[in-house]
Amino acid sequence: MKIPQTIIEKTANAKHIAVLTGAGVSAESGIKTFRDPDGLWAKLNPAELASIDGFMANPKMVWEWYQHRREIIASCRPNPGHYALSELAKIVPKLTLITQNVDRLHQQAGSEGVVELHGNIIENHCFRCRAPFAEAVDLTLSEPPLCPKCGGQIRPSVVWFGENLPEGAMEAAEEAAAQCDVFFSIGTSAEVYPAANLPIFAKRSGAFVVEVNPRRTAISSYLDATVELASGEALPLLLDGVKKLKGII
Ligand code: BV8
Ligand code: ZN
Repeated sequence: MKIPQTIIEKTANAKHIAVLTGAGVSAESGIKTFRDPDGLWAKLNPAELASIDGFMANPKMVWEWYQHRREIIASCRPNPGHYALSELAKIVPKLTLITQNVDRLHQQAGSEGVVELHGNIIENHCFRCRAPFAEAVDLTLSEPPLCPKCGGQIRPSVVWFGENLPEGAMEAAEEAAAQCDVFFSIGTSAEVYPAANLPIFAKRSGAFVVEVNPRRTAISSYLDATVELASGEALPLLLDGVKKLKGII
């Protein structure tokens, strides 16, 4: 399947493109998604592992799970989908990249100004006083370190279920969704809120909304176009099409 010319033309002529990515964009880098049949939540309970209550009930288990995921992510590299988004941002007037991912592979691929809706797995902060924990953490550490300021337990700086998103992140994402001409929803099941509201909000604001996902999702039928391909395959094809239209290759 090629990329429909309409999508290439709208992308090449857009003044402002907004992109929302989810775990599917990192799948081809070797990082498991959450809700695919072989995903993280297939065997584990998100309420126990990605929630405040879960951490309070069993800080060691939650800490060790994040340490395990950090080890996997540390050995993973951006894939052609990440690089294509970073390249696309350089040849269009404006591209706002919004991600639910916590692996920072977009940044490793050169994307700048990434709006991280769900925090990141690399950094840590104190569960009690929320002070950033700047010390390097040995990935073999099996207990959460203690905060030098208040003695509280240190936790990963991801957004857990039931937690508010980082200050300003959703506002920046909504502003981009409201202003963009083209909105891409890439590699997300669109099941986690408030992120999942963004493609629909963009559509209601008049954007041309495209989903890139090998599977259909809860929002596919509301959107203008769906590209049922893996992002690592679709995004380089999109980039080439836009470059050809702009006479760059
Ligand atoms: C909040 C932590 C205010 C980091 C995550 C009832 C109704 C509506 C909402 C709620 C509700 N009950 C509770 C809520 C709110 C809740 C929520 O949405 N729950 C859902 C499950 C119903 N949301 C929250 O709590 C958020 N906070 O609302 O604050 C508030 C305050 C107090 C009380 C209430 C509300 C916080 C949400 C953040 C949670 N943190 N992760 C971590 O440990 O990683 S969520 C987790 O899901 C990740 O962040 C992930 O990014 C996110 C979304 O998942 P996806 O990225 O979409 O991944 P998924 O596996 O689902 O899908 C992958 C897709 O990729 C698939 O479609 C697949 O087909 C596709 N794919 C696979 N391979 C490829 C591919 N696509 C392209 N290429 C490929 N190669
Ligand atoms: Zn503290």
